[in-house]
Amino acid sequence: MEWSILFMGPVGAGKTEAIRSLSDIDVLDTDVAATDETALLKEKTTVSMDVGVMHLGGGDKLRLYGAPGQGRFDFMWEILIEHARGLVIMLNHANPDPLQDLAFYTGRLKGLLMGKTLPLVIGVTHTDERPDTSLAVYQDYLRRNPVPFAAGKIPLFRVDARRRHDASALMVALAAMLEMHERLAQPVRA
Ligand SMILES: Nc1nc2c(ncn2[C@@H]2O[C@H](COP(=O)(O)OP(=O)(O)OP(=O)(O)O)[C@@H](O)[C@H]2O)c(=O)[nH]1
Ligand SMILES: [Mg+2]
Repeated sequence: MEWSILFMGPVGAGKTEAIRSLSDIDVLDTDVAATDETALLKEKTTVSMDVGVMHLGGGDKLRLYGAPGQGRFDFMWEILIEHARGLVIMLNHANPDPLQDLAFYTGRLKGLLMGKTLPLVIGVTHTDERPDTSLAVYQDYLRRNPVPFAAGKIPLFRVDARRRHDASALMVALAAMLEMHERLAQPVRA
């Protein structure tokens, strides 16, 4: 089996870095020197997409696509979502309001998916940069604001995108959900 996975989330959340950590091939990235307010956060930013591949064994593989975080490139989100079979939202815990980021990306994805449901996992990065590392705020938020396009429960992980081990946890959870989602979508044979 082969599935396309789309990584979304704000600038600096670690989408490109996670794909670099996970990919078994050299990642094709479209990072360029950041200008405007993004330059205050980081040197480079994705302007089009990142592409990587992760082999799962047994011939299964994940095609990994990273979207640009900057809203001015949001036309790419529409293109990338079309082929996505699974979603990752990356959140930067050190951002001023990561719950607002979560609300923003779930809102936009809801609009882009137009009633479709997909497996979703959430990775929370940069927890090393804040004294309060609890993920309870995200779990509470998701309980109060169910994500309509998420197929099943949403696994939530603390992730340092620079570590393959951390990023892999997201992919293991997502691969299991993808398999389940596709089996359930198949017609039952008598
Ligand atoms: N300290 C710390 N740094 C991290 C963590 N995760 C990722 N980073 C770093 O954060 C920076 C952001 O990385 P990118 O992967 O470029 O972010 P992005 O989400 O692709 O951002 P855009 O392409 O601009 O939307 C990189 O320097 C990463 O190495 C983390 O958990 N802790
Ligand atoms: Mg990027």
